Amino acid sequence: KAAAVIDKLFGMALRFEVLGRFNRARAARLTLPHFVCQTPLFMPVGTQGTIKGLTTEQLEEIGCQIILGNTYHLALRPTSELIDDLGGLHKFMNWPRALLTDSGGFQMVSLLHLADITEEGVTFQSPVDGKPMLLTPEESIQIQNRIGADIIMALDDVVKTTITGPRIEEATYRTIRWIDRCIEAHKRPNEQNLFGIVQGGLDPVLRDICVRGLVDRNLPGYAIGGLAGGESKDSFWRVVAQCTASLPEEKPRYVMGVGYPLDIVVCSALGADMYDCVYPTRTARFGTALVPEGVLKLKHKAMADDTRPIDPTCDCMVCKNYTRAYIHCLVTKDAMGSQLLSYHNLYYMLKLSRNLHSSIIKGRFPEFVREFLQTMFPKGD
Ligand code: PRF
Ligand code: ZN
Repeated sequence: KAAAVIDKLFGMALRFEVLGRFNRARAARLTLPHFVCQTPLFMPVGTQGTIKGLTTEQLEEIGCQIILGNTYHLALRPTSELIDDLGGLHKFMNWPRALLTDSGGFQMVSLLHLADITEEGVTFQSPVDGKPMLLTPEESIQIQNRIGADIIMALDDVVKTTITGPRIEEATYRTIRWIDRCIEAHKRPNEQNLFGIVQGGLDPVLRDICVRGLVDRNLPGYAIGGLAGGESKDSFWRVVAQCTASLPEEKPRYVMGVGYPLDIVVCSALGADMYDCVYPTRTARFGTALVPEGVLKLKHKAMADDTRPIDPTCDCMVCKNYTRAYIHCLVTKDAMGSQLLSYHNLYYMLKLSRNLHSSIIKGRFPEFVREFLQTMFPKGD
């Protein structure tokens, strides 16, 4: 309580307290304006102000602490002005816990192949009326200030890790130039935390330049961007390891767009704290469940008369109440099939985050990781 009063007094919108460590892994308490979160932390992705297939009540029920919204989608519809008029996104979607919004540029570049990045910002064709539009760093922050999330992201210049050459360097330096425009435009630093995003492709020199550029700005938290775009696991883990080693110990580190359960375990061992990914809900819509052994394809005909739950070791509402046979029957025919699978998959990811947190606190992180890997890769492959 006293800490909260001090935070208000000094205009801090975030507190990050490391509660336990195991080598580079950390378990922390991340206090945000709307919720006190535990890290490592998985953030489900909601695009249009909803996590596809789940109500906000169900998200609370499965222990979700923070969800991600996309500035790009929300700005198009219902528009940030309307969200602002209706009292902010928390109120609009009836979500009392924490929210994070991404800046929008990455979504444009990945969704609209017509997007073009210049020094001014990201230009794109409006999917609503086809008119050319420009998203500048200032505008991204202004929109995110209206939406009102606990954490907002800087507009960054994202390039695929699979390309090489001068474009990577340009994107790195531009991301650093844009952070100053974002900081200048941010009008609610006492209520919303602006995170910077490290770019630099797979080049360790550029990554280092970007980390130092952002750390000099003393932001409340940092993200590692530009990954999960088709690079090898080895390159991906090397970049994460390098960035976590040089980012400040006392601030949260967020690996954007990651990932699979294995990636979250590995990145947490490397000292990362936060993750977001559409994978659990997207793969659910294709009939796939996440289980300790890997994945379970509910569309497979072997499921048709299987009376076991999706995962006999899972204590979620779906596994307590429904059989594989029932979900197999629903999965291609009714939205309820993917809703039940999304529920289970998000439960699995959130439980994994909680297990990472508690195993670090209890000093049993290596045992937890060993068991996780042995269950997922029993033959040692
Ligand atoms: N930047 C932003 N959002 C992102 C990413 C990024 O690099 C990624 C990783 N490719 C996912 N989401 N702004
Ligand atoms: Zn379950």
